[in-house]
Amino acid sequence: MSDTRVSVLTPAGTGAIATVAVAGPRAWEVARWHFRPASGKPLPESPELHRFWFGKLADGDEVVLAVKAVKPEPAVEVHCHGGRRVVRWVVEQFLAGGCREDEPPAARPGARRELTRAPTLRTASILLDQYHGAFDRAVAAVFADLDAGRVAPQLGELAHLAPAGRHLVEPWKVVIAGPPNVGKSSLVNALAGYQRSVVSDIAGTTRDVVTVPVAFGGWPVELADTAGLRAAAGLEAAGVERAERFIRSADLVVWVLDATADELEYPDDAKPADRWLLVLNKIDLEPSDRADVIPDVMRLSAATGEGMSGLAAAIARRLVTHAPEPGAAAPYTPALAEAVYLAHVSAAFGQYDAAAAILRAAIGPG
Ligand SMILES: Nc1nc2c(ncn2[C@@H]2O[C@H](COP(=O)(O)OP(=O)(O)OP(=O)(O)O)[C@@H](O)[C@H]2O)c(=O)[nH]1
Ligand SMILES: [Mg+2]
Repeated sequence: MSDTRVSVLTPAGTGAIATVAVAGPRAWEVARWHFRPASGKPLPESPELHRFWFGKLADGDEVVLAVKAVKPEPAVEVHCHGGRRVVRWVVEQFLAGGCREDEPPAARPGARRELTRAPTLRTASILLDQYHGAFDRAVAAVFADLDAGRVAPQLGELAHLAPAGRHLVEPWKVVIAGPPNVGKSSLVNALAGYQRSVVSDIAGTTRDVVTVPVAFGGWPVELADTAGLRAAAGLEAAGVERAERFIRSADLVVWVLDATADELEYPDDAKPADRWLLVLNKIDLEPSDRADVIPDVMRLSAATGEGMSGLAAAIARRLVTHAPEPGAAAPYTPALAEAVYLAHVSAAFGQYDAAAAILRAAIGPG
């Protein structure tokens, strides 16, 4: 059976334009054979990534031909009129050229479902690439390597993107914490852009965890304002306990200090440094002597807004260290991200069969 597959990516009968994907060792050869560029200039002998041409397929319909991948195997897309007969005719040209028809990778319901839940434009764009088959193409190449007992370089790339992939729909959890009255609620309000949390000059104002959905750098974040941490009794003690629970499960904790305070209370040293970001608030006021000498601290003012955009950018950088390039494959659900990560670890130990089995179990029959 031919290794070069043709599949229709767009759902039948829903759009004016349809996309037909052709992937495999002979994809470029067959596309070149059938496609006539409107410019009259012949297509290059080898596919060039991200290039596209307007023209005709055989002597039929006008289409756009786009190169989607060059390695590990060529993949092109034909964008044509969305009518069913036209789409069928396009597919048949490729079948006649020796390709075999394949289930569309994007027929997998997962990518479409996630796409409808995308909270930001950035995550929607990443999910759209997966809906168009980027992840499936990458995984097909990974299987080809693993099944042949070879290192799969694309698996490493996918594993790097696992943290981002876990949070395309589910937000990252960022907790704003610190001693009472340092300006935690003021910071949350400034980041959210509205008065989500009650602010007052009485220490112990926030009694419970207050969450607000925001986006930093296009990444979805659930920001949690917490009760100031101090020895407390009654209702406040319950708030402190809830704050501590949120801190333990957060992806990142922004620990806030007051620039005017004589005593600067740091988080316990036992806390892993990569989960903490230290912030010195109220720099619009006269700082205490101790405030001038704190290393690695972001200095800002929730009251004047100074340094606030820098804080949002710093949070995004700390959360997402690897983001997919436009068009690139990414594991797009928490389950796929987990599987890619575990498969990568197995493959690193030379257990290629185990790695392939983990991936197959996560992907399912489609
Ligand atoms: N000058 C100045 N005042 C600030 C700033 N941020 C907060 N404040 C003031 O500091 C006081 C405490 O602010 P909150 O945001 O309620 O502090 P908090 O850390 O949430 O306090 P608790 O919920 O009680 O733990 C309020 O009077 C704020 O107006 C700032 O950047 N500059
Ligand atoms: Mg508060």
